[in-house]
Amino acid sequence: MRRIFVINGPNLNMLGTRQPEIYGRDTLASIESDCRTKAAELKLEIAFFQSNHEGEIVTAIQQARGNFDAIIINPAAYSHTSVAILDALLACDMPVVEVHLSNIHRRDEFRRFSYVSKAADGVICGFGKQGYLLAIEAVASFFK
Ligand code: CA2
Repeated sequence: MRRIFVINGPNLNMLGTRQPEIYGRDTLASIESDCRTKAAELKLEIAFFQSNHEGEIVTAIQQARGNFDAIIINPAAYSHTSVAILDALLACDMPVVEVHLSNIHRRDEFRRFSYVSKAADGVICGFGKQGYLLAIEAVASFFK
């Protein structure tokens, strides 16, 4: 069975508590639960990870090599700042899908650029929780 690693960056553990007009009302736990259901439907294994620390995310990406077959990542604010996460993803040697809950292109100017996109096979933004489920479908299609 193919294994997907879903990585979530800083502050995403706070989802559902504030700014629902931007990020929706879903908590990260409910997103994880729906991702698990979708992965099971597509016969994929899934692991879910969240960290508020850049170095922990870099280490998680490094350790994905050999343990997972694809990465889905919402790098959150690190999308716009982190060459370290970009470099880790460039070296991970597996498909990468970048996800954002909000449409980063119609928000602040500084959110419109993502370093991570340079390492991504595809980018999904603006669809809220659905974006994660679309990313799982995209990964499943890579494996066909
Ligand atoms: O739209 C996305 O998914 C983002 O990656 C979310 C990040 C933001 O920095 C990116 O520009 C776009 C922030 C997530 C923070 O979410 C919170 C939700 C509720 C309360 C506090 C933070």
